[in-house]
Amino acid sequence: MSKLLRVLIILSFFVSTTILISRGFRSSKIPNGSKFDCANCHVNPNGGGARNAFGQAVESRVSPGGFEDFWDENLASLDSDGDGFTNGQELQDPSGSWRTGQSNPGDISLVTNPGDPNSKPDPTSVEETILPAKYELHNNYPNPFNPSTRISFTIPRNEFVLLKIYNIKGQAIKTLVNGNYPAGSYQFEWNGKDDNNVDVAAGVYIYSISAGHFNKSARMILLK
Ligand SMILES: [Ca+2]
Repeated sequence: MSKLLRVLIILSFFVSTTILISRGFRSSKIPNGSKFDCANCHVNPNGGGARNAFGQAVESRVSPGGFEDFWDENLASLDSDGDGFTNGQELQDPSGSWRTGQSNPGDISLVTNPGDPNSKPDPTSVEETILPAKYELHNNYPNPFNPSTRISFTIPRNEFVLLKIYNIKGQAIKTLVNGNYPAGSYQFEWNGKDDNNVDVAAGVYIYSISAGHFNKSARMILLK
């Protein structure tokens, strides 16, 4: 075997090993990256070749120590390929909130390639809001109120939600919410009528939410 051939074989081993390792790192660090792997960062459809604009933006953020958590809100808010959609929108993580070890926040079937201006996301498919991180029952507004008030809550995951209104004697008079809701923030209006659509008397009422293990109540005052 010629010396040149041996050198080429050894060299090709290192090159292929390097590509496999870097693919593994990258696909685990980019949201939904399993769909495109290196194609997110390189000009060739299979992920080879020079880095595209998104790949260059990623490269500029990679620390010398390796592929540390470079994905963040700054990279997500960049429009690397200049097609009008941010990297985060294209990768279905508009806020750049995804972190290593978490499940992908977006929908894998909707992910596009932020390095390719021709692969544009459908704006209606992109999650525009940051999902709430915790359960909350907010103060109703206005309060005191007449004739109606708004009650809002947030849930961080899909839950069966029950939101009821009780009179001061503890009797349930109105069921405002009764059903399954995906993670998000919700607002409901109460018009001062009970389940029989009859106006209730002025006074103190309690609104109470039950969503998964989350339970909370608060008081409100209906004026007449
Ligand atoms: Ca873009």
